[in-house]
Amino acid sequence: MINKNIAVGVIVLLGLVGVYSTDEDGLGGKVLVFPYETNFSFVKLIPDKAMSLQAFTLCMRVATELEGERQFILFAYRTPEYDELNVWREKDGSLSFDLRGDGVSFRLPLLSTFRTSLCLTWESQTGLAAFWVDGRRSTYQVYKRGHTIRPEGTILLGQDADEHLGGLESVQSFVGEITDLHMWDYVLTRSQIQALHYGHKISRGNVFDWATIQYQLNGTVLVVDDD
Ligand SMILES: *[C@@H]1O[C@H](CO)[C@@H](O)[C@H](O)[C@H]1NC(C)=O
Ligand SMILES: *[C@@H]1O[C@H](CO)[C@@H](O)[C@H](O)[C@H]1NC(C)=O
Ligand SMILES: [Ca+2]
Repeated sequence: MINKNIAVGVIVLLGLVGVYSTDEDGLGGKVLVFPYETNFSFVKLIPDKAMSLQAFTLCMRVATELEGERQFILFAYRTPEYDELNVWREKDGSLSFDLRGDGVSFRLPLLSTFRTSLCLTWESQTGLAAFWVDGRRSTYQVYKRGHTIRPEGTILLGQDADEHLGGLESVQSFVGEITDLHMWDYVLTRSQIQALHYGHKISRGNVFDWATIQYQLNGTVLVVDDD
């Protein structure tokens, strides 16, 4: 009898802890659905290591019905004064990214209502940058040789913040689905990127791993099973 009461007490306590914790852990087998245009819905991601980066690989699967003359954000990492790493779909359908300043854009197959597996790789020493679409690499471009991405900012999916969690604009918001987001602080090889595209296990993302990712939801973003 006493044991049972203790057990109930512990469960109630755990329930309360659950209610008051805001960080959630892990999205394995789940998809984030951003159902409509807003200036308040976003997912804040908490990285597993400081975002002081001289190289990275950022991957996600993405689907959207947005098209035409509409720019939208795919990933936004900002420190107080600067956009450190923003990834965009531009008005003309190209994909671009920027590291503190003017970006570089790539002509690629258009994102669509069907999932695209998308990776972006960049490395400071050579400046080599490329997007990877369904395991295929774009032409390299050389961008921001010698640059370092700085730590201690805020990472958002769904919105581009022009100031800390502010200056959000509906016309730049993301509408669609994002899943399987992973990030490494180094450049993966072609065979690793292809393996990831086909859903094989590769070494886990040391900045983000979708299965254990820490995140906070705001506004209307649904977490649904990936059926
Ligand atoms: C969202 O838009 C409304 C109306 O334009 C504006 O008042 C508000 O400040 C915006 N919110 C953010 C977080 O930028
Ligand atoms: C978070 O979402 C709510 C609506 O659910 C909105 O009122 C609030 O402004 C959002 N927060 C930010 C920082 O945009
Ligand atoms: Ca903006």
